[in-house]
Amino acid sequence: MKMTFRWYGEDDPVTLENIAQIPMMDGIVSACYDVPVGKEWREESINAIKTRAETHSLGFEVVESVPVHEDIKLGKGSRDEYIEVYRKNIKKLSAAGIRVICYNFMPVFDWLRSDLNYKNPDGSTALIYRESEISALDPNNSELSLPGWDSSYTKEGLRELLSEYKNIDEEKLFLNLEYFIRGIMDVCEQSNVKMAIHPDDPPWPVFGLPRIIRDEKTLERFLGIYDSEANGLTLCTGSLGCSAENDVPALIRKFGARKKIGFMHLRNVKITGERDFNETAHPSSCGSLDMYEIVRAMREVNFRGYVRPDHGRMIWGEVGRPGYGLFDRALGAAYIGGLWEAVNKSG
Ligand code: DNO
Repeated sequence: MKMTFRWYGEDDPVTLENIAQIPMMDGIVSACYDVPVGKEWREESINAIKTRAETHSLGFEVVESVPVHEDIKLGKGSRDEYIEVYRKNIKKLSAAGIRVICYNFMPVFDWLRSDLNYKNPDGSTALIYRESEISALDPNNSELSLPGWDSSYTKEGLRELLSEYKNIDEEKLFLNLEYFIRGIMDVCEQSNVKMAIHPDDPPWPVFGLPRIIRDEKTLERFLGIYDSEANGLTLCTGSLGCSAENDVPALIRKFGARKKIGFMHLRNVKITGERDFNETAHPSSCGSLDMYEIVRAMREVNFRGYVRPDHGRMIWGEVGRPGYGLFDRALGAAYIGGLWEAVNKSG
């Protein structure tokens, strides 16, 4: 297992020095966040991240994300051009030493929460999701701003995009994903890069938009598109684990044994109701997931990929990017590292 930490670049209030001081840190996870979706990344920018990380003795081998253009998800005529750009980006990243690319195939919106600053009784704040609040929102109303939303959409642009999705059901979206995967796999295999799809978060449809990477059945169907180590998963415990139907350790055992997990996001969630959950601190006692069992499953399948502590709460007065502060994620990393040492030493 290689321990990594997400870093949003020079604007991130969390510095590379902060990250390097966390025990057991092997590297960072980052991206050229300023490049619009569907454009080529510059070699110089990729290498600059790598060089900066290396000055702190951190590796840079995982990118999160290379976003997929909506035209690819919609299956529009222009998708081939965007797939061509994606292929070029894969080659450039490989040349810079990137081994895993995390991406997702969620229409329009990435991850969603109803509240980014929910106040816990202990004074910390966390990200939470309440289905009733989300379903009461009108995504056509641009006053709304949620963490996964691409703020570059204009009101009209967003409305148009949403209307294009009226014709896209789960099946069509899946076929468009299949087309994308088939369009990039040769380059991934040649350049020794693993694609690691992130599950839909939350793993159910939002705003009537289909979501197709959400449970054992859909993960299995996805992997069936193309059987190769280059076509794998980002197993995100929190995204899958906020649905009580997903047995996360069992998913790790199943897909990990087949070497389909390239990257893991480790965090805990407390399921508070049907389609409602709170993000919590990482330890098992804080949420609904058994993190010990999760790490044990990783050990059982001899997991050799990358992990990162995922979202943390905001604690100790820290101000920053919701979910991506330093302190609680660092506690998470130390906890995960401790569990990993324990399961390894106990055989
Ligand atoms: C949220 C992240 C996601 C993830 C993308 C991958 O915190 O886990 O935004 O980066 O879905 O493409």
